Amino acid sequence: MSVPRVDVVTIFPDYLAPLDLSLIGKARTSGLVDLRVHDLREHAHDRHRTVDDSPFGGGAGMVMRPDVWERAIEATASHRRSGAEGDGDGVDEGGTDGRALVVLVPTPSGRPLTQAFAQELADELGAGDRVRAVVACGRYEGIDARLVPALRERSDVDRVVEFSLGDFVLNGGEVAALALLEAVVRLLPGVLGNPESVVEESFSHEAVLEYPVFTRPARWEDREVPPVLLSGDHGAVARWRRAQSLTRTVQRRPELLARLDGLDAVDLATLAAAGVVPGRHGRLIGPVTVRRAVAGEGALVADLAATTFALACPDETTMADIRAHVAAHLSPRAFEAHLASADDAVLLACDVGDVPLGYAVVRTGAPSADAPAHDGTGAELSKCYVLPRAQGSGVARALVAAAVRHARAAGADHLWLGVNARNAAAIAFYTRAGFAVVGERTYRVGEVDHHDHVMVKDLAPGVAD
Ligand code: JD8
Repeated sequence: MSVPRVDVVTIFPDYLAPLDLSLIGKARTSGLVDLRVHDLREHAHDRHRTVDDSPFGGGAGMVMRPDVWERAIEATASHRRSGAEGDGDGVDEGGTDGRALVVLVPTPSGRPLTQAFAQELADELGAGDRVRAVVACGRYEGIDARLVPALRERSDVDRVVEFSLGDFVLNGGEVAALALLEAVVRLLPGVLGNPESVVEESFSHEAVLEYPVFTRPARWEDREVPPVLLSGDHGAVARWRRAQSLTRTVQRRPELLARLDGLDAVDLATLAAAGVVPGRHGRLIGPVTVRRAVAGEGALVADLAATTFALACPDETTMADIRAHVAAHLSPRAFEAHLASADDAVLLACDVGDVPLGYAVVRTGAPSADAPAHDGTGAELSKCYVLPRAQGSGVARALVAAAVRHARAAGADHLWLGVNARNAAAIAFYTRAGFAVVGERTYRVGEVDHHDHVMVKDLAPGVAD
């Protein structure tokens, strides 16, 4: 089996000197990987060894020439390692390396480098015989855009992958190449002393962050090590570490939660304690944040409103009535009016990534005609709706709590709402939230009058949100 091989082409070969160090350095000297670094300028044909030229269309900086790059990449196939390096694997004995090329091009516009990508590449290179890799490190303003499509048409090229290290701008591809090689080479067979350790790593087979680690001294600057780690109870240690990984992931990288699966009851309890619960369809919801919607988000709220209102209507409500109601009261214009009014607060409950899950409208101005008789100052929870997939995940509770805080802050001593008298689930929910039925009202949807209960929650100090 051939040794996994990666060639790196750059105008700064010394930038790749770190590949001689540490784990990768050992892997190279022990023949577990064949890493070669090439100077692009060796493939320039003019006496100034020019690899770049001014950009067509004008603009600052220089662009790297495609022809020099193609020659450099092509030449790796027949590259013979000098001196001692040449002995042993027989691939370069005067011949060429017949393996197909995976060309890796670092660029800010590439697909983000991930552990899954590194593992996929390590598995392929580790299999040894089918492919080898070439990393093309650009500089200046980048490489002429015709190179990648041209390489993709070559019979000796398996594929070309443009990858990025992350959403920040570097001056060239070398740093990205170093990161990619460290992430890939450590996954090659025999490189890591204890491949087991890979299993526990962040992003390895599961998108959770690593747990915190500790070592001697057990007491440092009056800082203790978590006692469980000194307990010798390996089961407890494993459970603690798992809980730490999950909690850290919720706090630091909640967007990774969407990729989590195979969670057991203990995991779900840990996540619930961190505000993350399975939604109606099993997908994890949360941590949920409630914020004020701002001017310009009228259409976003109207979308949410139209969807959730229709689903909350009694079955016999006609689509015509629903459409008429939505057009009259739940349009983007209607919500922009709420957003512009000092007496209205439009609250948005959002999942990770600011994805709306539900909304509420709290009105603190002059009471509407159907406000319940009350000698105090009331606020109206005029709308409170949650998308189906988030129902049962605490989103409505978070919205009501935020509405109560807003009403209190506006000086209200009670919060009232109307709820369809036949919506048992909603009535039960509001009753658990501290509302009580105090009256009835008629609520028109399209051409049909519906019977609503009017419910009130006392906001006296000490009453829970
Ligand atoms: C390759 C040239 C510099 C980039 C003009 C600054 C990766 N995550 C990443 N950020 N930046 C790079 C990267 C930058 C590169 C090259 C990768 C080749 N530059 C250019 C475009 C704007 N200069 C990267 N991976």
